[in-house]
Amino acid sequence: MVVAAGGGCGPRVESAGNRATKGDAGPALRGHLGDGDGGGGELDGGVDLLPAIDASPVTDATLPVDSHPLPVDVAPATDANRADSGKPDTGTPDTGPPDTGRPDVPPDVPPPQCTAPAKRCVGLVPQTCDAGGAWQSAPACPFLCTAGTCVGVCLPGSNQCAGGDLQICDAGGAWRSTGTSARELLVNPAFDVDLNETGWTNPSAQIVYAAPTAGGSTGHPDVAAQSLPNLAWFGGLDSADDRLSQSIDVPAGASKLTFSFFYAVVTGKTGTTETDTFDASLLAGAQVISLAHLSNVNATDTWTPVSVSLPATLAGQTVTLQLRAVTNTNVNRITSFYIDTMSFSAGACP
Ligand SMILES: [Ca+2]
Repeated sequence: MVVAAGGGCGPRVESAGNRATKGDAGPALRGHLGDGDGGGGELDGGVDLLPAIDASPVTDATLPVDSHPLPVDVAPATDANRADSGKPDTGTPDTGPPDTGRPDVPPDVPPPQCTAPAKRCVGLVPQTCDAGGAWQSAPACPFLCTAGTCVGVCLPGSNQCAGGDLQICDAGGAWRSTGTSARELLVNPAFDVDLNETGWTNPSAQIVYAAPTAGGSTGHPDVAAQSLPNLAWFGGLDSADDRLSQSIDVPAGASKLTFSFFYAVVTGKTGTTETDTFDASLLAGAQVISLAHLSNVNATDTWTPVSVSLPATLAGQTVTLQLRAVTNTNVNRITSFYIDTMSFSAGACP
């Protein structure tokens, strides 16, 4: 192919400084093919050109199949680029202890046991939940622990004797009275055991008589017994000195000591002069306590009650109850003292 020199008047192509690039080929390359010369192209105006160059961009798709990328250069692992334990890179040098390779273990902090200010009882030990959620124990309660607080004044089920009253500690740790009834401290207090004054000391003639009904003759009391079948018949004779006595152990802690009985007085005497008498006395050591005094002045054929409260200072002592009647010598005006249903009682624990 020959490039005509100086021929024609069309633009010419400089062979140097006007080469094709992957970019803008420039207007000078608007050549055409297929002019029928069976080969190379030619410039407008018939000038032959160099074979057309495919100016399309090079892409991966156009690369030959065997044009693999160069293998990546994988550098061996070193301390400088080794993967760490997964923690974010803080960018600061690791000044901690050497990595042991094991997972980090958090400090040993136990979970909260409770929430303040909760309270509870563990047996008799009250516990309170502190601000840190831990149970704190207080000294054990002496009796009961309820909802974390010591309660009660006694051990449930225990008992005590207070002022003669037997008390039992209830489930709440409080003392409750058992409603102790009075205890009778006398033996044969109503004289009804027999006609021999059982339980009593009698230094003289018979005193206890059966009195199922009112009598009024020799050997038969004027009144029926207040408590059947018997009564104590003091006097009934002139110059009588009738005595009954009984020793009594007053329990320690006893309270509400009471002496009581019924009486009836039948006499032939008149007036207000005491000539025949009946006395109930209590001998407590050197002390003599007068409990009751009757005379011919107190005449009545109706059973009349007497009740005397005794000092609590007698508790714990052994005392003697003494009953005595003395009549004068007037045989024609005799006085009879009928005594029945006696009692010497105390509120006392068994
Ligand atoms: Ca009786």
